[in-house]
Amino acid sequence: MLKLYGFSVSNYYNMVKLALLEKGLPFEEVPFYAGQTPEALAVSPRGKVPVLGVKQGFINETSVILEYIEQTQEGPSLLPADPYQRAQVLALCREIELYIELPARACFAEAFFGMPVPDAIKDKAKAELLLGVGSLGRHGKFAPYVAGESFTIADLYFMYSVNLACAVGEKLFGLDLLAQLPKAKALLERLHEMRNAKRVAADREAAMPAFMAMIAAKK
Ligand SMILES: N[C@@H](CCC(=O)N[C@@H](CS)C(=O)NCC(=O)O)C(=O)O
Repeated sequence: MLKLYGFSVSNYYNMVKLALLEKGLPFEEVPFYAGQTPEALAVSPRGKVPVLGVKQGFINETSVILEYIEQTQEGPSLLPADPYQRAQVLALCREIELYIELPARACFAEAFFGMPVPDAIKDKAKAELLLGVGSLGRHGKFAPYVAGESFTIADLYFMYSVNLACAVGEKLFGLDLLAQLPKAKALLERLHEMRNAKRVAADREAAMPAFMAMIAAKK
């Protein structure tokens, strides 16, 4: 059986978890906080989660895990078969990660954990976030899903990266990042109403106190 290593508070972990749930695949969740210990690095070369445990070993990096699942497992397809359409979905995922997730992530410490982030980093993140959201508005279809008619892995990135970026925008910059993208805003709400997304959210809530305690202990 597939093993999903990571923790329920991780947005990347939740992208893979929702993909597995949507495909109706059996999997085992293995609590794993990664980090830089030799044991963790033996599972995840950069000490990140999620990691997928398969018969032959470990697969890291969310985008790669999602493609692997798509290529090897049954269930509803989350990537178009047509190479051009597939490229559009993969490009949207990459754009969301590079231009929205990563600038927002540079501010997570202050937005979510009360640890100040230097102004220079916040200024850069804000400018990049605005460019990233502009790119999403040009490339996303939101008709009704991010890449068009069907739910794809671009929706997974959208659900679990753009929601956190919006929280960063609001908390640190007083900005509504999706203000100019009403269809995107409505889609984000709809996606989080999905039955399996609610299960992922409930697991996240349940795991949050222990996660926050761990962060507090590290401070
Ligand atoms: N590029 C990685 C990023 C994963 C990532 O940043 N995971 C976070 C949790 S959401 C993590 O492992 N953080 C722990 C750390 O950086 O020590 C992927 O796509 O899987």
